[in-house]
Amino acid sequence: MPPEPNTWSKVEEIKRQSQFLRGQIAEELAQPTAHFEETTANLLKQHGIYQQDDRDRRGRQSCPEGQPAERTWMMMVRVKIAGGRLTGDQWLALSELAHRFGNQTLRITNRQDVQFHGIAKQHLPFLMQALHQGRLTTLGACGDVVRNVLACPAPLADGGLRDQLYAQAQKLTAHFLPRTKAYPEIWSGAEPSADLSADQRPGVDQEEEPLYGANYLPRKFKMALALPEDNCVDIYTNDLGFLAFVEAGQIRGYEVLVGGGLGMTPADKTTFAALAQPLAFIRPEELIPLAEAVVKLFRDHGNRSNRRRARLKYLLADWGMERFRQELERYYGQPLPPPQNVSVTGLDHHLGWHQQSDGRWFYGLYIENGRVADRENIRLKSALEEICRQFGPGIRLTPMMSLLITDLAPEDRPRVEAILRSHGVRLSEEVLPVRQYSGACVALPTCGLAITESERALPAILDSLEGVLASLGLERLPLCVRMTGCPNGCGRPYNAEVGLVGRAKDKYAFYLGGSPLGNRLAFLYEPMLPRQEILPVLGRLLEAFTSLRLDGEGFGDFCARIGPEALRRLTSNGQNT
Ligand code: SRM
Ligand code: SF4
Repeated sequence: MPPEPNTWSKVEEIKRQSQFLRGQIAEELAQPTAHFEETTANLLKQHGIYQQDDRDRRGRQSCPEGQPAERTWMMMVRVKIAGGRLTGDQWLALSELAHRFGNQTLRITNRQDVQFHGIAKQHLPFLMQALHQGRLTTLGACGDVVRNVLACPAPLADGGLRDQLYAQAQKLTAHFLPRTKAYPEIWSGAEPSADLSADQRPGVDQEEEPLYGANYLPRKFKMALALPEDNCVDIYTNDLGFLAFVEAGQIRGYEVLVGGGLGMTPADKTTFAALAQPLAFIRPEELIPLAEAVVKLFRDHGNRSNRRRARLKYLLADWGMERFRQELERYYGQPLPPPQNVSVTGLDHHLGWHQQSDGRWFYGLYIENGRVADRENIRLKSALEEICRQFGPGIRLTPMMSLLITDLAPEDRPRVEAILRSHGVRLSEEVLPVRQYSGACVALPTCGLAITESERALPAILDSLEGVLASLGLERLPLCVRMTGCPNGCGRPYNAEVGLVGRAKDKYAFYLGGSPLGNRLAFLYEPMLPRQEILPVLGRLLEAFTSLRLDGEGFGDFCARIGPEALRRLTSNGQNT
């Protein structure tokens, strides 16, 4: 049984008191302050908005003696884009809004969303209304609900399989969208809900959120759909995954995977990163009922006292798979057919030119860490704007933080390339595999939880790593290096071939041995490696790899085969690794 409400965490109290996410948001928005109070800032997350401050400026502002240091307040706004599909006009609108209200950049996330950074509090209403006019929403992008549902965005000629996954992602999105009327009331000027009388107590009227209820879920909940031959969504890192079983060109069913999640708190040994495990095999028409049963089970039994242990993976670990299945069957109303050993066999980043099923073309453009910006000689943001204006393409966002420019005629191809080149943007074909496969989370200067650098540090590390790989004849090695600025694992480092997890300023826990397919966790090789040691250590490991790898073996598989102890011996050479 879930604990009694009096043991619930502060966030649960905030949600419960908020009258379906209203709280004091409207009142505080109207005040001429630069930031929201803590309770309201907490509630705003449920609206897709994070209050942040510019961490580069912390401590630099002068303030009267004895006063707490002022912060440069700003908001991060995450736009939820189910399956990552946008029109060219929507991309243009996002790009222009980033210019008007944000820090002039857009950040494609690894869950196919788009983030604005650096939004001033007084600009929030304008931004949110403009998003609404562009048929975009931030509802369900953050908060204790079902987050953006991932599906491969590539319009490949695959007999419509990916379109079927996208259709399921849309259905899941619609099914689990929060219903609260607070969102349109606050952000698009809808009339306040008539049934919200002053004496109405939160939790009394469940009709406003029939599925979630007044307290919503205990924590975020993530879902993804994939084809076995293309795990570009990193399906095993999700709370709930649907891996398609394809026979004679048709999706006959889905292997259901549960309990993935990467966040952990090293000081709390009861927390851990986990990959999703096979639970059942279902027919396509059972997907929504099954997803609803899992979400309801989590709603009712997830940990509401300790947010660090409030993910589905902990419920699964505490109960064990057998009890989890039995409890779930009660919600589902029937026995669950056993899983059928469907597993991933490949992964594609969809970069470069590809022909679509309708004969037109798409171009997968590599974007370093998803950051779309104009910087000195590389004017990526302007290039994409010009492409959208000239060709009116579709824009699709990948879970690897890159972008597909779709629906192009054959004769558009050289013109698109010419625009990219004239803006100084490198074509994907010119980017080495190690960079294509790698990525970093946002971290400093916006992320309030960052301990050290990530997005700003990885490019230079990869520059040097490319040199090391070239010197060993490994420049075409598809090596996946993922970096994060703290142990929360946003950049998915724990199942990468090389994972770098920020633990202190310029120091990283160093993980090895994840699978390139995303279906094996990495092991901790070195708990606290200074940033300047990363390249030397990695260089020695790669040398050992070149001499001892099996035919066609990848670096992650090699490290997993050799194991941490033998790797340490192999690379020690009297040096302290
Ligand atoms: Fe994340 C919190 C950025 C994907 C696990 N994540 C945050 C916040 C909102 C920091 C905060 O709470 O104050 C970061 C905002 C930084 C900024 O300035 O923009 C943040 N997470 C991101 C993004 C933008 C990283 C990126 O480089 O793309 C990703 C946005 C995805 C999206 O569009 O929804 C992002 N975060 C992930 C993933 C990967 C995934 O979902 O596939 C994970 C690991 C998977 C998982 O959920 O376990 C992830 N983020 C976390 C956690 C740890 C949660 C946990 O269970 O312990 C936190 C901390 C928290 O929620 O309290 C977090
Ligand atoms: Fe911030 Fe940590 Fe997530 Fe990186 S991993 S974005 S530093 S919360």
